[in-house]
This record gives sequence, structure tokens and C-alpha cells, in this order.
Amino acid sequence: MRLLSQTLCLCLALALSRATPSDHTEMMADDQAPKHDHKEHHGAVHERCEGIEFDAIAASEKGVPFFFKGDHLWKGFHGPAELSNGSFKELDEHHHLGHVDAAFRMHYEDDLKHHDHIFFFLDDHVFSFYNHTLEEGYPKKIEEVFPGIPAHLDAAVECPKGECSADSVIFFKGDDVFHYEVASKKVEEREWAHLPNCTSAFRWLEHYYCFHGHKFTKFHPVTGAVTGKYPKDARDFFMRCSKYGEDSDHVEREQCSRVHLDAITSEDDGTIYAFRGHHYLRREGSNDAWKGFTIESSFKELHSEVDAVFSHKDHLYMIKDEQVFLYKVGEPHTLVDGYPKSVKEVLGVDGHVDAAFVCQHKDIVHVIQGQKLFDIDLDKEPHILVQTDLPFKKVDAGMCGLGGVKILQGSHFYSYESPRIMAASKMMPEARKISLDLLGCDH
Ligand SMILES: *[C@@H]1O[C@H](CO)[C@@H](O)[C@H](O)[C@H]1NC(C)=O
Ligand SMILES: *[C@@H]1O[C@H](CO)[C@@H](O)[C@H](O)[C@H]1NC(C)=O
Ligand SMILES: *[C@@H]1O[C@H](CO)[C@@H](O)[C@H](O)[C@H]1NC(C)=O
Ligand SMILES: [Ca+2]
Ligand SMILES: [Ca+2]
Repeated sequence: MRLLSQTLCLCLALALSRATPSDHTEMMADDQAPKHDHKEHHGAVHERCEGIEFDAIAASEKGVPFFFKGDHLWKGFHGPAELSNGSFKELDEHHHLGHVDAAFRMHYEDDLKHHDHIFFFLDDHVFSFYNHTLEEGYPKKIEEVFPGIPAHLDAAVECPKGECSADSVIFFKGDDVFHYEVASKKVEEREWAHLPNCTSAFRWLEHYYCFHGHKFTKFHPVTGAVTGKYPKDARDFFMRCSKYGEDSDHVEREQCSRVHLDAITSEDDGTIYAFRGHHYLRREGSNDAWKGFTIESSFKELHSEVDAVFSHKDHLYMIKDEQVFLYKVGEPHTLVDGYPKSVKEVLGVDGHVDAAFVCQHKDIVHVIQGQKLFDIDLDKEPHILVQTDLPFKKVDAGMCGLGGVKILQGSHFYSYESPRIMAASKMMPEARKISLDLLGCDH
């Protein structure tokens, strides 16, 4: 927790973990559906991979993205929906419509009164939550808290100083856009006719996204300029789905997705493989382009969704659940006879493996399980040589290549010169973005 407060970036990265699993299985009803029609609409908006329009999107104070639809919300980029009133109880008590119009998180340290508060908008009222509790005196009229901002908003997103000229909130209603400066309460209207009407808006990794339907358009928060090919399908970049939009570009999607990777590995010659869900990316040299494939097509015994992968002596050790699949690298990759074997037999550890890597031309396998790092010799019994504690809560993937060790967590990665330096380090290194700085996404 000490580390969490260091920087916003770090905070985002650490918190961008799994959505809290929910055993809630009741299907949610489309909020437009008349009550008697309830049954027919079961599941209508429950599955975000079907392509739905969110009511609002906002990061929580811990930096976890919350996606709102009707009386449900999704926490993080994957996982099932849960009832919003489980997290924001009072929202339910004050209205019966079961949805919000817009939401954002204020993250302005200069404004202690509102810092890290999550604001929800419904009709002409605004709700301010701190620590998942409605602040005293709320709900208030929007005009009382944000004078000059109209009722019945469509979307809202924070824009801190540095990205906007002062700590601001951008509000959207129909095709009207309002820039609201928090300290001065100054309101400026913008003409962004080229931007679709946003039904929700979201700031992530210092980029700004206008969501409309199940698509989104990235825009510049000051000028509203849209550069690049938009709109794109939200399922490709902000959700973990097994099927995607029809015109999905698999390579670009896997490069630019904000969803965590399952595994990554670097071979001795510098070839990198990055795995997510049913797909993987491969790049042969640092100047080459990334290519995308399905896991099924290259590693058919594995199908999809690996836990960890490491490269060693022209083989890929691919770990899924309790098993290790050993593939000889080549065209095609072939499963070595006698595999899969159990993780216990090959590595000498029990339970789920979060990440594993071998550094270039070395023989020690480094395995991460929770906050533990094991140094493992595949050829000796017992396999485990050393066990150390890591400064990470939950690691998604790790690799060791030309640039040393990279630990991947959520949308970010952290670099160390070597596993030994990582195990000894007390400070978190700079958080860098997986999509932009590792996988070559250009937006
Ligand atoms: C949340 O809403 C559901 C459905 O409307 C209701 O059954 C449940 O009791 C509510 N939970 C809380 C904590 O208010
Ligand atoms: C947040 O609320 C919980 C109870 O809902 C309480 O135990 C905790 O102390 C609160 N934290 C802060 C920082 O106010
Ligand atoms: C956008 O909002 C305006 C109202 O401000 C409305 O007239 C227009 O039809 C909307 N456009 C679309 C494509 O929904
Ligand atoms: Ca909305
Ligand atoms: Ca993993």
C-alpha cells in the first residue's frame, strides 16, 4: 500500500488487476424494457462482448475502470457484471431508474474537497462518492456544483492540468461540449462537430475516448481533434472477448488493447511472443512488424488462454492450469512427446503460475507465483534453488531479453537489469505502457 500512493501511473497499474469475481448469475434486464417483458430481455445487456452502449465509464479512486450500464457495472476490462448498488449503495436509494447519465473521477490534488471523488450525474442531479459512500449534502443540483453545466448530460470526463490548460471536466450533451475549469468555475463551449455525440467518455493512460454505441473515437481533450482511423470497436481494445467486431484488425487490436496480457516470452535471438486470450503476437527482430495468430492455429493442444510461457533452448514451455506443454520452435511448432506434463514434475512448484522467464543464454528458470519469485533448475532435484519476495502484488506476465527483465501488470510494464536486481530492489521503476512502448501501438 505504501507504493500505491507514489504516483498516479503506478496506482493505475497496480490497481488494474482482475475484476472482482462475482458469483452473481442473475441476468440483468435492459432498462428500456417494460417490466412485464423482463424475461425476454434477460441477458440483453449483460454480456459486454455482444457489443453494448455503456451509460457511463469512470475510473475508481484506485484506478480500476468501471463501466456502467443500467443498474449494473463491470469492474476492469474483463469479468462479469455486478449490481451497481453493491458498490454505490446510496445511488439506489435516491432514484429508481436504475442507471446514471454520466460519471467521472475527480483526481485533482489541488482540490482537496473533491480529490478522488467519483461524480455521477442523473437528470438534474449530481452525486459525489468518496470511499464508496455518498458525501453529505448530496445529491445536489448540477447547477449548484457545476454552474453553467446543463441537466440530462450524456457524458463527462476529467481532464487534469497539463492535458487541459487547468484542472477541468469535459461534459457532453448531444452535440454540445463544455469545458469546465474546476478552480475558476469557468465554462467554455466547444464546437466539435466532427466528433460523434458521446454517450460516455473515458480517460485512460492519458488518452481521451468518446464512446458512442459500442464504438469509440479517440479525441484531443483541448482541440477535439481526431487523428487516425476512428471509430473503432470498443470490444477490440477495452474488453476481453473471444469474438470481436467483424472488421477487427487482429494485429492492431492485440497491439493496442488495454486488457492485460496472459504471458510473454523472448527467445535468445530476440523473437518475442505475447499471448492474450485466444491470440498471440510474434515479432522476429526489433525492426520487424508484429504478426498476429490464433493460439489454436500454432499450438493446437493448448487452444487458448495460457498462464505463462518461457523460452529455453529452442523450445517454448507453455503453462496452462496444472500442465506444461513443451513445443519445439519451428514451422510448425510441434508438441514434444510425453507432454503435457504436470507443473509439479517439470518445475517443482504447486499451483497457478503467474509468469515465468529465462534470461538470454542462461539456464535458470524464474517463476512468479503471487508475490514469490522462484529460481528453478529444470535438470536438478529438487528444482527450486532460491525463493525471494517481489515488490508486486499480482503479476500478469514477465520476460527477460536483451533489455533485461520486464514485469507486466495491467496496462503497464516495469524494467530491471536482471532478476537479481529486481529481487533486491526497494523502489518501483518507472511504469511504461505495454501497448505503446512494448507492442508498438501507435495510438
Ligand atoms: C441492489 O438492487 C437489487 C435489485 O434491484 C436488490 O435486490 C438488492 O437488494 C439491492 N442491494 C442493496 C445492497 O441495496
Ligand atoms: C472507507 O470505508 C470503510 C467502510 O465502508 C472504512 O472502514 C474505511 O476506514 C474508509 N476509509 C477511508 C479512507 O475513509
Ligand atoms: C447529436 O445531438 C444533437 C442534439 O444536440 C441531435 O440533434 C443529433 O441528431 C445527434 N446526432 C446523432 C447522430 O445522434
Ligand atoms: Ca451516458
Ligand atoms: Ca500470466
